[in-house]
Amino acid sequence: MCKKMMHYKRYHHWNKKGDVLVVCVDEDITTPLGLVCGNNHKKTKPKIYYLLFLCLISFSFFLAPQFFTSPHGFSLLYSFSSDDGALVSKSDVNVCSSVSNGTICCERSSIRSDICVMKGDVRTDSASSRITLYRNNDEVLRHEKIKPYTRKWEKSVMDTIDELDLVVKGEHSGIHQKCDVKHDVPAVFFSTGGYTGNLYHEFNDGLLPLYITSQQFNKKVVFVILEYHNWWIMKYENVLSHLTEYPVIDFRGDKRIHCFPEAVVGLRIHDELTVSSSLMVNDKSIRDFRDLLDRAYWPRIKGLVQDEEREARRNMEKLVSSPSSETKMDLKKPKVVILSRNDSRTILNEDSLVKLIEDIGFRVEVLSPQRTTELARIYRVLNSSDVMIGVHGAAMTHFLFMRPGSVFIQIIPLGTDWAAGTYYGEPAAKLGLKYIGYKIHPKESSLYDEYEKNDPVLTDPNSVNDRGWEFTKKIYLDRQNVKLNLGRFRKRLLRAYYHSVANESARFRLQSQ
Ligand SMILES: *[C@@H]1O[C@H](CO)[C@@H](O)[C@H](O)[C@H]1NC(C)=O
Ligand SMILES: *[C@@H]1O[C@H](CO)[C@@H](O)[C@H](O)[C@H]1NC(C)=O
Ligand SMILES: *[C@@H]1O[C@H](CO)[C@@H](O)[C@H](O)[C@H]1NC(C)=O
Ligand SMILES: CC(=O)N[C@H]1CO[C@H](CO)[C@@H](O)[C@@H]1O
Repeated sequence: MCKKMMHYKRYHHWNKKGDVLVVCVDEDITTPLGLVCGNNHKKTKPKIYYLLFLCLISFSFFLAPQFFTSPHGFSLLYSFSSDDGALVSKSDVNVCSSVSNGTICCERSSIRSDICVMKGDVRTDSASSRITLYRNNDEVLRHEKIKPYTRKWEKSVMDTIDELDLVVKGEHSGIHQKCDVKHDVPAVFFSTGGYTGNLYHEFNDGLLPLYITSQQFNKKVVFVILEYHNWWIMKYENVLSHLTEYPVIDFRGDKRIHCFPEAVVGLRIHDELTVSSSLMVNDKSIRDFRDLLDRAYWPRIKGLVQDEEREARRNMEKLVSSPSSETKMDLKKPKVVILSRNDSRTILNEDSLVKLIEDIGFRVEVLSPQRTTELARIYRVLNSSDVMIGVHGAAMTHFLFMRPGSVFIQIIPLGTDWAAGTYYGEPAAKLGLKYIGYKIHPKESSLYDEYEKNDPVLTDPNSVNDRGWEFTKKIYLDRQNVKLNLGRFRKRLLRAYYHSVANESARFRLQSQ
């Protein structure tokens, strides 16, 4: 049953009080069984440690701030209050950034992920899930176990990730495996399993941590992937080719022994959908990550543009008509993109919304990204837009494709405030977007017609969320749609409009100087 968990994309997190909060960012969850699976485990030892850990965390928030000055405290604080670099220096965070030859170093103080670095004569062995570091001086044996995935606190999903055995051995203490492939650059080991398949998780748990961990190598690095999926490689090949100039290795599928001068096992992660420059060795930030996306998608987008121009020329020859002056005028208007959902959390009056947006003076494009939609195409639309509007959900991850200085309006259905702010609102502001959260009133929710006016579902969503994940999912995520009060929403749109136009003229002034 736990295997099935892979398909239930759930969201466990702690809120600031240290209570466990379960929030969903995904739309594919079909039953709340995930929780049963996650919580009804027989009481194994790790489970007990997990609970102890939780208690420790809850407790720590009452002992704050003294707690955080202890050597192990900082990582907790760091996980919850992102950019507060004051207590955390780079050397604290990247304990293993300078490992001497012939040694292994593991950082295990973060809530989100473990990471081990081995330097020297490193050899992989897929069959035994082992990575061995051979050293010639002494015979001391050392073992470390690690699951290279960034949701360490979430036992149910970690159960689906393969564990790697890291061993340090003297050269004489056993059969020295022969190298089938000898690499002269370091390897980074990570997993594309777990919640991969959900856009939020693909960026938050995968690509951003991969950027954080690997870009210091300047593409001179080999990625070795556990829970390897071909579709993932294809979906992100544009981005991957800007992080490494070497082919990736499927750890399970490739049985050869690969030898490396260094191995980083596991990925570092900072906070939700961000890169904290204060924690980076070279001060890179989320904006640098976005610049990388821009470079990654540019060749593909250039190709698309050229195709379209060729097509347009061909049509022109046939029709001999130039674009009307009206469409030329239109192109000067700031542009809004609505990210549209069609399963739950849809905007019921989307047509009226489109009309309102046009009346205000914008151009509008409605985008319904599917799992198979090419990211370069989505990037192209968002990168050329001034405002992105969407109802809270995993698709909000696309804010990463908006240009800094543009506007992101997130419509926040009942019961999703905390998740909307934490997972998308705050990270978007860090990227430099103007973030506007539009918290709907009960009357704008489809639940308003289904519950009594004084039902806690409408009046006190927090109390409903406190009852458990099944309730959040069933009530607020799967069965809630939004009917916007357009009079109220219009004020947000006007703010977005003036912001866009002001920026437009600022850009114009700069250009004409
Ligand atoms: C690191 O250690 C390995 C194994 O002991 C040795 O083969 C290699 O030459 C050493 N590398 C450097 C740079 O000292
Ligand atoms: C994104 O937009 C900026 C500003 O208009 C432009 O310079 C850049 O080339 C665009 N990127 C891509 C990949 O099209
Ligand atoms: C949503 O749209 C996609 C593509 O347009 C379609 O395949 C899918 O069936 C739709 N889902 C629902 C619930 O309407
Ligand atoms: C791209 C751009 O000009 N962005 C600016 C838009 O306006 C805000 C505030 O008015 C600035 O902070 C941005 O830098």
